[in-house]
Amino acid sequence: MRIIALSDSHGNRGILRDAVEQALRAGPVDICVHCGDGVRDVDAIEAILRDRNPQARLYAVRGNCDVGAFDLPAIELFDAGGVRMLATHGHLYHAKQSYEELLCAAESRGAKAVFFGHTHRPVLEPARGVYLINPGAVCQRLKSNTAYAQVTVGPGGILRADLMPWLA
Ligand SMILES: [Mn+2]
Repeated sequence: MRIIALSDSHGNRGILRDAVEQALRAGPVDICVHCGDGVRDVDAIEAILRDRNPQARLYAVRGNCDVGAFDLPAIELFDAGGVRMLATHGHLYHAKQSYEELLCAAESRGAKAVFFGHTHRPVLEPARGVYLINPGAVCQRLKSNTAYAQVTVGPGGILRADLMPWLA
């Protein structure tokens, strides 16, 4: 079970597509998460996923810049290989101030990982049995930056999380 998460594409559909292409070159994806701000950009990756990875589930949550996207949820709770995970943009939980509210949101729902964005700063941090995972802003494409975050769920629900850099 392999999850990739991207965030804050802010209208840069080509860059979002490049990041997903890079992730697909590394292997099949079971779940793709967009953590908001540019959430409509998922239109640009839906077809790629459907063509090349039809089993993939796509989750997209709205961010503070996704004005009018009220058809999309602010929070997604999903199961990945028997492990519950949460995705949310982060502004509703004041992620720029601290991660405490995000942690509480995950803990209260029994989630073992919380995917978020908003701060544009990649974060991979275990805290109180929860993985805090922010893939950073995909629109800030530099070779040294993170393209996407990856979580694999192994046997027994063991999580492995990584921030994957742009390869080119
Ligand atoms: Mn934001």
